[in-house]
Amino acid sequence: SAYVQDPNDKPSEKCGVLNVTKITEHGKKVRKNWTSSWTVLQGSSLLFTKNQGGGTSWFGGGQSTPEFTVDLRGGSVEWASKDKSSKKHVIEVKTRRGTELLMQSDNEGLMSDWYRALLDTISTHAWE
Ligand code: I3S
Repeated sequence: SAYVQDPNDKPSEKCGVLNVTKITEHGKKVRKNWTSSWTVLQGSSLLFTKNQGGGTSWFGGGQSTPEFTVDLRGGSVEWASKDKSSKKHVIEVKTRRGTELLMQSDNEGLMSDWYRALLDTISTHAWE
């Protein structure tokens, strides 16, 4: 995928629009709320903002702030099992702090790229 730079010249490793929902927060199950989110993988963090009309948007520059951020260090990533969602190509991310997220798109290749990127991130930053 494309290497993209933010306005402050810091590398964003991966970004794009995905369907995202939390399923667990602080170890407790929460109601699904699938939302189209602008998703950025940056260092060991995943950042999400609401997707506003599909245009390119950026964190930084004082324009928008992430709606939520997830620290991937010590977390895990796997393809979600069928009982987690009826959707296709669903990635499940679990954090050390007991947040579980589902990330999805109908584009299989796109999700394979995300899966690899998340796995790389988690293995690279696991022991920090
Ligand atoms: O795991 P669930 O509860 O079957 O998830 C579905 C629900 O969140 C549903 O909304 P409500 O039942 O709250 O109205 C969503 O519309 C579905 O998309 C959820 O399931 P999928 O399989 O799409 O993740």
